[in-house]
This record gives sequence, structure tokens and C-alpha cells, in this order.
Amino acid sequence: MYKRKCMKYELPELKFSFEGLEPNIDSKTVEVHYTKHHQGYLNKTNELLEKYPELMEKSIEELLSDLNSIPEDIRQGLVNVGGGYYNHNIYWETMTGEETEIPSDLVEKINSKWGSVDSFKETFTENAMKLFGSGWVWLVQSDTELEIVSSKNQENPISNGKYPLLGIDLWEHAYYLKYQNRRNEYIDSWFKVIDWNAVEKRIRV
Ligand code: MN3
Repeated sequence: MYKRKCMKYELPELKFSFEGLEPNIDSKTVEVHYTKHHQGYLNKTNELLEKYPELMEKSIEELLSDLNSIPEDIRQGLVNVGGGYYNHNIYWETMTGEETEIPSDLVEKINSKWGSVDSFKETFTENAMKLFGSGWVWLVQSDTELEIVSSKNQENPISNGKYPLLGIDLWEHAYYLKYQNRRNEYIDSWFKVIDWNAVEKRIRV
């Protein structure tokens, strides 16, 4: 019998090799980002929750969706390291080395909100360019509507009732080795490795 109290969160497997996103995202960045940063957030999340093992019976998504239910002494810690763990899960899940097209249902939703896919990309890029400090920009679902929102540090919009479909990591560790200060090039390149089928699968009906 599987004992849930022994459960720890795990690192999701990458769908691609470290080289798999080349030349858009370089292999060294993927390797360090996944094996050091993401792994680090995971380890710290598991450590943080050792004190409250009953919380481990819930998914990280459930915990971050309901921060008021988290004991106060670990609440901000969970936002920081649990958010870091969850954000990177989504980041890798919605990337691929294969070129994908936006499924037509999603194109329709994007068009009805932003007028066109190009105008969506433009708005998303503007938000990503103007984000100050470390954080993320997200495509989220709030009720049935799509929205673009930013989050600082490792916060996730799910804590504000908005479900993340896609997010770009704008911490410098996500792009500095290859792009240095050229954040715009990183954003353009990231758009080329989005797994739109994975994004669509995240939509909640
Ligand atoms: Mn990161």
C-alpha cells in the first residue's frame, strides 16, 4: 500500500534533452536551470513541508491556490520555494523543441481577446519587457477569459484565483548565459519553443 505520508514532491521529467531547445534556449542554461534552480526549489519545498506532512497530501497547485489555509510560519516560504517549484513545472511543461501551431480553439480565444495572435504576442512581450526585477509574465485563465498578468519573484497567479496556462521566466538565470541583457531576444526565442498543445491541455473547461 502506498503511504501518502512518505510522499514528497518530485521533479517532473523534461520532455526534451538539455540540447532540445537549441538554438533558442541553449543547453547549458536548460541544464543549470533544471538541475540546479528547479531542483533547488523542489528540495526546499520538501524541506519546508516536513513540519506539516499533512500538507503534502495536497498538490502544490492546491496549496498555492489557498494560501490562507497554510500555517502562517511557512506561508511566505511556500510562496517563495513552492511557487518556484510550481512555476518551473509549468515553464518546462509548455516548452518543446518541435515547432507547434496554436490549436484553432485557442486561436479563437486569443483573437476574441486581443484581436490577433500577433497583437497577443506584442502585448505579452511588452509586459515581459517592462517587468521590473525578477518575476514572471503569464497567460492565465480567469473564469473563462484569458488574461496576461505579471507576478513578482516566484509568486504565481493561481494564488489570486487565476489559472496559469503559460508563463515566461524572467529571472536572469533563465537567459543570461546566452542573451545577457538582451531580454527581448530571449522573449522572441522563447515564443519559438512554446508547446501550444501543452498550453491548450491546461485550459480548464
Ligand atoms: Mn527560473
